[in-house]
Amino acid sequence: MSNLSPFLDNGQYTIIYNMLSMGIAAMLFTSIFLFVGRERVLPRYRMAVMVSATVTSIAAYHYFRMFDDFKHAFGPEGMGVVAYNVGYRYVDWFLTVPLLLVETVAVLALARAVQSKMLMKLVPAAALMIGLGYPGDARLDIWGIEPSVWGLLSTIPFLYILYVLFVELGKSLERQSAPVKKKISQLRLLLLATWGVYPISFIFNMNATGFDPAGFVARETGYSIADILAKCLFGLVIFSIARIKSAEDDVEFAKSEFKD
Ligand SMILES: *C/C=C(C)/C=C/C=C(C)/C=C/C1=C(C)CCCC1(C)C
Repeated sequence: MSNLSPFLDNGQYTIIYNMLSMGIAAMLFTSIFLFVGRERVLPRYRMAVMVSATVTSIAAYHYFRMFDDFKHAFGPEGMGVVAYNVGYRYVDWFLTVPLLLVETVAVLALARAVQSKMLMKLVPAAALMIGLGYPGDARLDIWGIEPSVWGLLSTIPFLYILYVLFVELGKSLERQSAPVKKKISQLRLLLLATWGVYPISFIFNMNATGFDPAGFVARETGYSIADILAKCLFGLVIFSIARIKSAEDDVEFAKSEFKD
């Protein structure tokens, strides 16, 4: 790994400090909300809500780690002792991205066979996307391959995931009700808009040979905002789909949970 000279000015330091701090708050309290809220959906949708809560919990842990690491790499107490380790993000994604795909498929409560068929395509593609991105972002020297090439390679499974979610999953949506269909298209748009931020943020820091403060700040800001939307907001939309579907499936539930 290249030796990063840890130089951020006050403003740049504060931006990342606040982003990581906001990440902790969002992940932690969305987790608590979803864990408690799981009782407010029918049992068959609880798995989707539990998985969403697990995603935000895993991310909360990694935001604590990144916050610590950031202070050690750039803070007054640790200036330059260690290099900032982007590995925490990749370990986090390695765990949370497959789980995000599981929650998306789980909330639809499709037939078991259809669910596992979808996931057998989505999960390996997600692992590949993240595994190929890491050497680029961490500047690992593997056969002298440039970061941009890793980014490009990682984009192939990324596009495949979008294809499966938008084209193949679309076919399984026919039997869902109109309100659920509408929510699911919102969910997929949210996914597209937020997941699309990751490769753009990657590019911000891609061409830096040494340490580029502006590129670093742009990348960290992009990843942090995208994480909050792709995990917290996404989990809340999953929760609301689970509630709509619960009410559609069970009149008693609808009566006890919704006034009209
Ligand atoms: C909660 C974390 C999520 C949803 C992370 C998603 C990450 C990606 C969609 C990353 C994609 C990348 C590319 C498509 C190319 C460049 C390398 C990556 C890994 C940043």
